[in-house]
Amino acid sequence: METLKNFSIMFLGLFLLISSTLLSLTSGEIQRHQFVIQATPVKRLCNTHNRITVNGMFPGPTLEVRNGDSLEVKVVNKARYNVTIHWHGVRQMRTGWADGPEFVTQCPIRPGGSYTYRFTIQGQEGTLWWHAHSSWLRATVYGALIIRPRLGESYPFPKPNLETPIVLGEWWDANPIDVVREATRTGAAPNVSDAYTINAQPGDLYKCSSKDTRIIPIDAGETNLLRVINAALNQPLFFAVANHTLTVVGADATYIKPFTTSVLMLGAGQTTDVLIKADQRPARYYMAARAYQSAQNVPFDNTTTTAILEYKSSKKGNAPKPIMPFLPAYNDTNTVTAFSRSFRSPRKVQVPTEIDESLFFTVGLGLNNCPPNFRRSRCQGPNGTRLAASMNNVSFMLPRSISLLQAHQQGIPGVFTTDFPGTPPVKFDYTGNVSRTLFQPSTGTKLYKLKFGSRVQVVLQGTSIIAPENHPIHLHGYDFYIIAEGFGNFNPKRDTSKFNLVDPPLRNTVAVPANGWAVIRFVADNPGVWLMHCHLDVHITWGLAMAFLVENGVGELQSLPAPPSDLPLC
Ligand SMILES: *[C@@H]1O[C@H](CO)[C@@H](O)[C@H](O)[C@H]1NC(C)=O
Ligand SMILES: *[C@@H]1O[C@H](CO)[C@@H](O)[C@H](O)[C@H]1NC(C)=O
Ligand SMILES: *[C@@H]1O[C@H](CO)[C@@H](O)[C@H](O)[C@H]1NC(C)=O
Ligand SMILES: *[C@@H]1O[C@H](CO)[C@@H](O)[C@H](O)[C@H]1NC(C)=O
Ligand SMILES: *[C@@H]1O[C@H](CO)[C@@H](O)[C@H](O)[C@H]1NC(C)=O
Ligand SMILES: *[C@@H]1O[C@H](CO)[C@@H](O)[C@H](O)[C@H]1NC(C)=O
Ligand SMILES: *[C@@H]1O[C@H](CO)[C@@H](O)[C@H](O)[C@H]1NC(C)=O
Ligand SMILES: *[C@@H]1O[C@H](CO)[C@@H](O)[C@H](O)[C@H]1NC(C)=O
Ligand SMILES: [Cu+2]
Repeated sequence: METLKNFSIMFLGLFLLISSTLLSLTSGEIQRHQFVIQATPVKRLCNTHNRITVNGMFPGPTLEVRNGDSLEVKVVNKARYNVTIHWHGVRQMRTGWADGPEFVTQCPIRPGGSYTYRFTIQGQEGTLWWHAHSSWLRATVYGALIIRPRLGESYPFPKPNLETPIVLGEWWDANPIDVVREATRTGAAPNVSDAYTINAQPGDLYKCSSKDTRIIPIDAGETNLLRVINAALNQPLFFAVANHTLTVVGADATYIKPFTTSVLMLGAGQTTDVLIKADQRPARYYMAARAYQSAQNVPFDNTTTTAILEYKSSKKGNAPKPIMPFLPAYNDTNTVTAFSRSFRSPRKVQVPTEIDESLFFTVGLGLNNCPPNFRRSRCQGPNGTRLAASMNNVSFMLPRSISLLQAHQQGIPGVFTTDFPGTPPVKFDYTGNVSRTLFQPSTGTKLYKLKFGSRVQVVLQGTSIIAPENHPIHLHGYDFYIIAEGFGNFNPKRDTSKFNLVDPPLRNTVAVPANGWAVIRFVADNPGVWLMHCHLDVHITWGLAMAFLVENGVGELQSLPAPPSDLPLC
């Protein structure tokens, strides 16, 4: 009897093994969606405004797929603005035409036009998101992209009872497009936002918002997987839940060796997956987010957004006010450093050790002196200047009549150059008292060419020009290992010994410390033109960006195919 039982268990095991292997080999499903970009009345902070949405939804639809699935999203533009959609963090292996940044991989979808984005999720699991990548439309055009394990596979942690996307956003009473246009006209910093939001609602602490505060219900003893996304335009954010510990298990659609914390910090563009267990007294607890403001003496939105974690067994009706979590001081860089140093891959990973391209990019702000023909009203930056930003002193300009990827593929000259400098043109004390003569960047549409398969290291060095600040640097088309970060000027002699080449985290956005640096590594295995930029939209507006041109390798499987026939033309 006993033998028979063992036998059948063995058989069952073998069956499960074979079937899961078969399943993981079969390709995933194809999901088709339509995104209609349209003006929709949205009431926030006592007023109703028309805002651009996807399918009238705010936040936009959540896409839920499995690793291996393909997406076909037809975007129909019924709004009065140009638009494109970017699938933030999707590797887009050989599908660069579907990446989305306007004038980089495509011309915008003009009002009345449409374009179908086709791509496959390959080897990514966790939380990503999608957002408009045209002007500041992503203020309201965004949503979650959830990637679950393949059928038959499971999370590397106990299956949670619930899963909830927590999308942090930023709301202006004014039309965000007017806000950025005003800043571009005047040269001054744009107006700060009027609220932060959780799943598009500001919450209890703002006027006219209480009754719409998001409620996240939970039963005592249950575990919820919160998929936290920082979709705010211009602000790194702290996030915490009163009386509850958070266990970080993932970030940017890769798994992280679990660690516990009472507070998260997400740079703009980053995602963090956390498990939260209902192990406290049944009651109502605020989850809250507010600014991490690393730049001193700069105006910022200092308000706090909330949602409510509500135990189902807690008393409703005249329940006492929810408990507020402790949030760090706005300028608490120590907490940010401790948090970001807790990130590890779950096991030993294959970090490139031989490096073909050792690059050093400064990232920071700048000031343009005002041209003599400019009126005073157009020179409202500090001391009659115009604000700017750059990488390696090049303030990035987008082309206007064709995308970089089309120009590259069709061999059209005069659109870009490939002389982006691999090291700063002038070396200086990046985090010291920088001479005013270094403040004004040059401008250009400069790309850095990478041979297919080259192993790349980039030291991202923040500067203290105008004000040191934490910059969330995002690379399209790739994930990279963050092998080290620190403060002051990067010093190869001293800092190379700190490199983690064993289990560094794999991410698509790195929050480069204010007055400091971060070192990333990746292998250039995806041909195309890939934007690397600060994910604070105000900084990308000022030019804090560059692009890599990754050449084709050998044969079809290492080359970018021809563009889809419906790729929008300029
Ligand atoms: C920005 O703020 C200023 C001062 O409050 C205001 O006069 C201006 O109208 C605002 N701009 C926009 C685009 O809302
Ligand atoms: C939450 O934590 C605080 C501080 O530790 C404690 O005073 C309070 O009783 C807790 N609230 C509940 C509902 O458990
Ligand atoms: C937010 O900033 C305003 C001034 O801009 C100030 O009056 C207010 O006290 C600040 N609030 C908090 C919570 O720091
Ligand atoms: C943070 O802000 C507080 C209050 O504004 C100030 O006293 C403190 O010096 C600041 N800390 C840092 C590290 O800048
Ligand atoms: C503006 O000028 C004042 C006075 O000369 C100076 O103290 C300040 O640093 C200048 N600001 C910037 C951003 O250059
Ligand atoms: C910064 O350097 C300038 C000259 O480059 C000098 O005038 C100024 O006093 C210095 N400021 C500080 C705080 O050291
Ligand atoms: C950037 O380039 C401009 C123009 O060549 C120059 O004036 C400025 O000093 C440079 N700054 C830095 C930080 O390299
Ligand atoms: C919209 O896109 C077209 C190219 O397709 C471009 O010429 C035009 O300037 C864009 N409009 C705006 C407002 O950016
Ligand atoms: Cu930035």
